[in-house]
Amino acid sequence: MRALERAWEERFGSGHAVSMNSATSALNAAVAAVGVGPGDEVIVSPYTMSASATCVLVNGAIPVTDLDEDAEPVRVFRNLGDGGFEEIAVPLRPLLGRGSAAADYDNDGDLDVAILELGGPLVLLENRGARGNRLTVALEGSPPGAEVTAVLPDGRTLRRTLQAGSSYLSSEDPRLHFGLGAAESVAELVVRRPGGSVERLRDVAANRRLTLEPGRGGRSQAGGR
Ligand SMILES: [Ca+2]
Repeated sequence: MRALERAWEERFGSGHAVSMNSATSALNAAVAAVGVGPGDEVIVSPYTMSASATCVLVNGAIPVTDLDEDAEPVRVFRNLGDGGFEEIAVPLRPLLGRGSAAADYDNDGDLDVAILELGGPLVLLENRGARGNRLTVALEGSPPGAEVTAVLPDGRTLRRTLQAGSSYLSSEDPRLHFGLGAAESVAELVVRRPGGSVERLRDVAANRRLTLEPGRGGRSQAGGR
């Protein structure tokens, strides 16, 4: 069992799912700073396109006794970049949430959020406020466990891991999204695939969708803004 799962069980007991689509360190920071509770669905993603991941919590009472009374607020927290998080007001009614997933459904380069609500239709939160540069990386075959690290010109590193089944009855966008903030390029992009191969690309321009094939480099498509 991974250290994070063990720590989670010690804190909240077994039987609760935690979902994430970012680095473990970002989730640990969110758990510590936000006070995540049992049963919370957690997404940690670069929604704001800054280099710091945002945290989204979706929840709903278990067991369900009343579809309206058991709904709970969707909570969004902005990463302050110093280990702390600040809650952002979300103009959304409480939801009896279960699965949640982040994906760039309209291919404009920012992540949007889909939430599965018991007794209701799918809820889609379209991201219309994201500012800053971004980079989308697709790996041919979408191999779970692949890890992509972006080194920014100022030396900061952003790491994404490709996961399958990343939330309850849900799965994230298989493309990896990097919010770059003011950075207009990535100094180095390091791709580690599950088979052990490592590929490095240098000076990758921002605001593109890259598709990478093992050992064959990649093709780039401008856009995502
Ligand atoms: Ca989008």
